[in-house]
Amino acid sequence: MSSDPSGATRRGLLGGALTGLAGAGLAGCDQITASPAVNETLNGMDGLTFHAQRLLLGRDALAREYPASAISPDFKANGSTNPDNEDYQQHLADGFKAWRLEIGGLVERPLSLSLDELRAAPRRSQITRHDCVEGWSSIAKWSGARLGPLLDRAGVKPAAKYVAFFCADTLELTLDGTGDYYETIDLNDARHPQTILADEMNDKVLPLAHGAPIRLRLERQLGYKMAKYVMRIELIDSFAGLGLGKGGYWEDRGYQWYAGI
Ligand SMILES: Nc1nc2c(c(=O)[nH]1)N[C@H]1C(S)=C(S)[C@@H](COP(=O)(O)O)O[C@H]1N2
Ligand SMILES: [Mo]
Repeated sequence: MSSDPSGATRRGLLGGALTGLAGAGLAGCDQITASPAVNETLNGMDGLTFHAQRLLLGRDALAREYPASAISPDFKANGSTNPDNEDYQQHLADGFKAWRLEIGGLVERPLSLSLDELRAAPRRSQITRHDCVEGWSSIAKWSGARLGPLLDRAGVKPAAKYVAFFCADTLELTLDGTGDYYETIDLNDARHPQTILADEMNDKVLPLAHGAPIRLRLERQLGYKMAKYVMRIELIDSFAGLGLGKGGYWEDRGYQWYAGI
């Protein structure tokens, strides 16, 4: 079991930024989107937290891991819990047997992987704490293929800067289709040892409500970065053309792109 020796320091130094957010009353999503002034503060904080975290912790510092005894008996399912999407429902009904994860975009060798192929890829398990911006936390064990080795298999082209995750769910019906859940992370985070495509939660097949068949685990950032129901991954050089251009479903609605904890 690896632990994070700098955990205490990290909570001390960087916890302040989060406490500041909570203190400003930024618990709910509506409050954030409501105020442009608050958005500017958040964006300023975004850069600060990002650089502070990279500087203090290095790019490969691990998020704290917990013993099995710390696993939460009830882990809340948040946001979408059952994508209302015909394609997805068909895959769900047939146990994701014909489902494939596509990895494309700026890669040398686009991949199309079955769940079995993902299960056979280099894996990692970790017991970590999930922090939602709404103010709740839960601990669970997550297992799945490490994203880094999959990217190596696909061969990331030099122009690629971000990894985009496209999900099966649409949270908001908009005419221009910007209500589809998606997320983006940079290549450092994508290659971090704890960044996995989890297909198991607490040693069982990943439940529907938590993102079946696979969901991203990105342990050094807040819950909304951890895309559930991931159908397609793309290597991109910019996220300006996706959704409303801010790098993710919640980012488009006012949350910061880098949600370090
Ligand atoms: N596709 C998708 N991913 C998502 C969400 C969502 O609604 N749809 N919600 C996000 C938020 S805000 C949180 S806190 C976590 C919730 O994960 P859980 O349902 O396993 O608790 O998933 C994140 N990833
Ligand atoms: Mo969340």
